[in-house]
Amino acid sequence: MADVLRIDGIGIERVVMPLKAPFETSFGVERERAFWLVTVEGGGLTGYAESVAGDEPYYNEETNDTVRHMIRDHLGPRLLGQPIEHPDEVLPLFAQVRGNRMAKAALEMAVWDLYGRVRNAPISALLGGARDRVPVGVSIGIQATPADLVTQATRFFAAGYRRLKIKIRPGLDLEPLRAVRRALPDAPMMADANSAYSLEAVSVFQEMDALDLLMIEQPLAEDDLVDHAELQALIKTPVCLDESIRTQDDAQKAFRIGACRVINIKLGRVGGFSEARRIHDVARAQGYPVWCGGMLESGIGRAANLHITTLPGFTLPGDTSGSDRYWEEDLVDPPFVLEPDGTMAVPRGPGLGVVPDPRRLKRYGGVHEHFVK
Ligand code: OSB
Ligand code: MG
Repeated sequence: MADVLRIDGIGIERVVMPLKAPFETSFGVERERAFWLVTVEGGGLTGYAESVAGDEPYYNEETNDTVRHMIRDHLGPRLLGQPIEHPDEVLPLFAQVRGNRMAKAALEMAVWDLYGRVRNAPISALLGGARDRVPVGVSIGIQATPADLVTQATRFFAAGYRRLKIKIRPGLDLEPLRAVRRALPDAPMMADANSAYSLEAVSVFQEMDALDLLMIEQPLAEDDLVDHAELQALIKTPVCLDESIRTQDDAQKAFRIGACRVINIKLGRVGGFSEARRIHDVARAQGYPVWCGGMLESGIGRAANLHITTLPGFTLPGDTSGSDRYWEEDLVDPPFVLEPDGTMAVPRGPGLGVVPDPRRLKRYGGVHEHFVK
């Protein structure tokens, strides 16, 4: 086994997969998932990753077009031909390039997969994770009526999901949350606003204190840690940050000023496994829980989410639901399945432990580009 890995090719393929049902958040409705499947080649093997950007810059500023541009013109050239002893070295190679963490994450995570395949070890073990199954929850999009929401929530809770996350937006918040709380008095539940409110709405969040929510995710603007700190001081329910936390440094500062008491870690948002582990370490050292968020990933990104969730600080169920919550047919075969006890198994094979199914990639894949030095 060579100690030094050299990346001698990078591929991106556009994949478009229809969602079983539209997914609505405060920033829009998603009917399908369009993303880049990214490959890196080295040592005669291939590593895979799923870029979590979509076609529209609604969750954050990145899109599939910006990810392609970054990989082709800025990040790819910095990675190709570089000797790599450990995937922790990848993000520093990109340090001169500001932001664009989803693009960086896609390459970084593909190198982790490749590294795991070369070392013949699952990414979870290489990260220091110990669990072989992790408890999971489900994120439920905005529904037309509170009754529809209750139907969905009841079905998912009965299936075994250990925590229900309800998407909210101004005007569709207290009433739907109260309806679910009435129907499921004991369900661990929370709300996610995706940055849709300002501090003027503080009374809405104060009323949520009566609903026994585990947390309220990203109520305010993504670039406003200060307002989140002010809000947290005025409510009892813990604030959880998603969009606002991009780096270990963001996490340090958020905890320092009291902007949140929980962090939703998304691999794509933070630039991949190495930064995700550092954010986890910061939170754990200070006694704050983290959990793994989701971006409606296919089985490739889903596997990555399960690997990072094996770290000990991921003490709350995340958003990594079973394949059947999103797809008639996943990109990987077999699909990811929710166990009746509300857990999902972490793949045991080398690297991610899954690869795209060739027939399904033919069905859902498309434009393909390949970059070499
Ligand atoms: O804010 O967590 C979010 C999906 C797309 C964009 C943002 C978010 C989400 C989800 C879904 O909540 C999580 C999932 O099931 O993958
Ligand atoms: Mg969120």
